[in-house]
Amino acid sequence: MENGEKKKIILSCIQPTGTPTLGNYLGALRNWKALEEDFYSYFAVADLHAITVRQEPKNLREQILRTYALLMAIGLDPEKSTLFIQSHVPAHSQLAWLLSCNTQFGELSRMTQFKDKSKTHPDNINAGLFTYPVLMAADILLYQADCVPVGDDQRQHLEIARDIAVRFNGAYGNVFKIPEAYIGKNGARVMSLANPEKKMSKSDANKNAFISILDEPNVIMKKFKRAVTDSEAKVRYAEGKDGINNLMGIYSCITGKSYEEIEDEFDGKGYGDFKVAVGESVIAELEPVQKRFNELMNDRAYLKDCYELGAQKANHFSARTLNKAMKKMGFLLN
Ligand code: ATP
Ligand code: LTN
Repeated sequence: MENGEKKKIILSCIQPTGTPTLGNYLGALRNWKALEEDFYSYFAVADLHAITVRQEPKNLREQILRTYALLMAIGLDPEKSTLFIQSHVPAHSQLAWLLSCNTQFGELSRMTQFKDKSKTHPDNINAGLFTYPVLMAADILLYQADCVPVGDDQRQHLEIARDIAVRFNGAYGNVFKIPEAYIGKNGARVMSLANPEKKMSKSDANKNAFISILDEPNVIMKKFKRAVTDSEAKVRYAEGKDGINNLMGIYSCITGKSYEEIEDEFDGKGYGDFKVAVGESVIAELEPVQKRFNELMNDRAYLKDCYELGAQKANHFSARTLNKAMKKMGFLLN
């Protein structure tokens, strides 16, 4: 950031649908921490989004708190950033309704996440799953975010948020800033360890497919050792070697080494050695996060203070945008 330049705004959210994975960490969370210093930052636990898939209430409540604690464990600072829980800020649901009346059925029907989740949950294709991107647009637009750091899978949702904002501004006058996606060069798409053609997802039924940020070191190592690779037995980045490419991506992301350097490092060695090195790098990266997470979960009063402060700040900022949008649309406000 240049001297005298006004700080820009970033916002991003994560769903409390399970313990975040290495994919969430490398694709999103790690970038949030890296950006926090240079921006006015808003980070939230998207609990309203989580109920588009059926959740067991007791489990959801715990999962929301754990996800919040994890955001703090990766180093996000509740004093510096606004660190909050989406449902503590009613403006998100309110703006989502206004925006949904300015979003077309056709454009929501094209969303690949909706199509995928309809397939994985055929017994519960609810209206919320369909309008999910509108709520996400509300999250972003309420805070006038310039930039939204996400993994590659969210590209389409960012596009629709931009389209909705442009359309709304065109119809009613300038209310929303048009946000840009921030997708890191590295780690934006970490793949499943069991099926490297699929993205790593925390809601995968196969626990060996993902590394959870809170997995014990021996579990992490076991999962890497089992990771699906190919029969060439040569560590190199190439088409058709999805499993090895994925492991190289992870290793590169954590160590900062280029693919070429990794190929040199493992020249003449087998996949076994490489997998152990990847496992060790991930274990070392996650160890301090896990330690801090455990400390935080033992201090729930402190966590409560933090999310209450977050809600207070988020309610304050979001109310301004919501009011402006409602006034422009013709609602009778005080
Ligand atoms: P679910 O499996 O419940 O749909 P998810 O694992 O996709 O969830 P989200 O909470 O929806 O996780 O995503 C949080 C952030 O992590 C988003 O920015 C998303 O783009 C990013 N992300 C998710 N999966 C990956 C992945 N495999 N690689 C890189 N980034 C990812
Ligand atoms: N849909 C996102 C989570 C999310 C989000 C947001 C991300 C909800 N609201 C606002 C960025 C900005 C996902 O990662 N699946």
